[in-house]
Amino acid sequence: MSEINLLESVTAFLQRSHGHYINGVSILGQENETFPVVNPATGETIATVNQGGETEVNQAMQAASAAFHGVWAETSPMERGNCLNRLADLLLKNSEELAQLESLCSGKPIQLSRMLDVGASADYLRYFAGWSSKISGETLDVSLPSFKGEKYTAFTRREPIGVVVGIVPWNFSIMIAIWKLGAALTSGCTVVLKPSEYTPLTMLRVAELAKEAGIPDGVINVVNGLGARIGSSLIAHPLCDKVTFTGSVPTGMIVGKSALEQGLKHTTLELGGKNAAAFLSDMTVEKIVDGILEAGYVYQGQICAAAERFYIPSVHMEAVLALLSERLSAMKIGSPLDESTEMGPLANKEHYEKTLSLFEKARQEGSEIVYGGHALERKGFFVMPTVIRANSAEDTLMKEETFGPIGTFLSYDDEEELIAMMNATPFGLSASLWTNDLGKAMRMTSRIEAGILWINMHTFLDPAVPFGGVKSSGMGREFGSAFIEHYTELKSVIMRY
Ligand code: TXE
Repeated sequence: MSEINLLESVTAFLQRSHGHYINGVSILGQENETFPVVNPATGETIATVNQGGETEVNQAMQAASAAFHGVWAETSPMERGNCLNRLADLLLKNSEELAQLESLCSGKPIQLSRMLDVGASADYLRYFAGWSSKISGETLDVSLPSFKGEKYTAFTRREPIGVVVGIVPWNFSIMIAIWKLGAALTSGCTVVLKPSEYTPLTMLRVAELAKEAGIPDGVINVVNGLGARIGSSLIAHPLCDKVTFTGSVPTGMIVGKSALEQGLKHTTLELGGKNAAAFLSDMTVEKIVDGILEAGYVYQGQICAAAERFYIPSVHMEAVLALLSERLSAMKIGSPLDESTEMGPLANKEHYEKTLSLFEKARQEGSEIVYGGHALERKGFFVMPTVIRANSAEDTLMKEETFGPIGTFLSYDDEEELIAMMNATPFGLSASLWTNDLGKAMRMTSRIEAGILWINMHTFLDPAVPFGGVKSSGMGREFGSAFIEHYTELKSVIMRY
């Protein structure tokens, strides 16, 4: 198949001058410096964006604060939900334009951009919209005795935290931003989003659609620029009440520390890890390989919850590696704009170079590269899907996040040893267990250290199910009712009468 035609609206949008979206207006800002947006499938610059500075940070934070205390505070909970639903409608109405922009900037195969960055984003917005009218406190009985016939009553209120700074990575530039925006707006907060410098365009377009959806000016703001500069200025800003961050563990640690030091600001961190997928011996080789492809190779492995460590019963190991290599060799690698593409490029040059250095590291450590392990000879940042057989749990690729299409495999014989190996990591975002013996799976569930555990599936997220990591993979939970705790403050009121 060939590439789809770009919509005229996409070409026109790319040709515009880009900067930031503040208080309901697209602006270029005052800095002269620009940075390029590179299409990872070609390595070519497709747009340039003005770097933000202190002025834009200040303007965005002030706009968000004014909207928080003003127009958004006066908007009823039901209307907040209606706003999110109308934005969901507009995402779907403009779905092809948004999906094409996402694929051009991130290298995500177009079918995935349509399904996740647009389709799922609309679903998440509708889920959060439903919560706007259901966030409430409770009435409490005062426990201590009263004096001289006085009476007491008490209740709690869930009050929106305030201005939320949302720092977003490049892998789902719309969907992850929508997770943060949806949770904040439904709770009555306003947001300033800082997209990744690799994918700064899509949220500028979504912010315009938010205005069309009737979301008041100042409620959603977008400031673009380098993370260390703009991200840290937003966190340090006195009007920032909360930080929600998705990204790498090292950056997450910097963000968390700085939010704490800059005034104990509330922080939600959703970080990466080194997620495990473990297959028990009752699974067939075919089912194991299907599971591995689902867990580790979708979207070039660039999903924070994807599996990178695979534990296979030794009796099945050889057959699994052989069939997996065969299935990967049939995978269609190509342009993200080709609807039949199953695997596109890595999202940016730095990530591509890091991935190539990890292949080299595996070679130096004497791990067996069973399949792939090199770049593709074509322009853009393409690498082969890769299968590595580790020597031991101490191999770098069994310990460090690659965030690429690289599965590293170890065999095991003993299920007690398996649980110990799965948990022997400082991280704990996700894990999966694959078996037909659901009794055994249930007994193992409580022993696996992960924020989300899938049984016979992997990487499936749902707005109704809390998501977040344990250990160094994060703090706090998104989705479900769990998000409420992270976007509202609990106020207790006691009254004497
Ligand atoms: O992520 P960062 P990067 C992993 C993946 C990748 C590596 C680096 O392994 O190769 O991280 O990618 C902003 N204060 N993941 O550099 O640094 C930055 O501008 C405040 C995993 O893109 O975590 C961007 O908006 N903000 C991940 C966001 O933080 C700062 C998804 C994420 O950047 C900042 C993407 C600072 N000091 C990459 N420095 C996942 N787990 O989902 C940077 N930023």
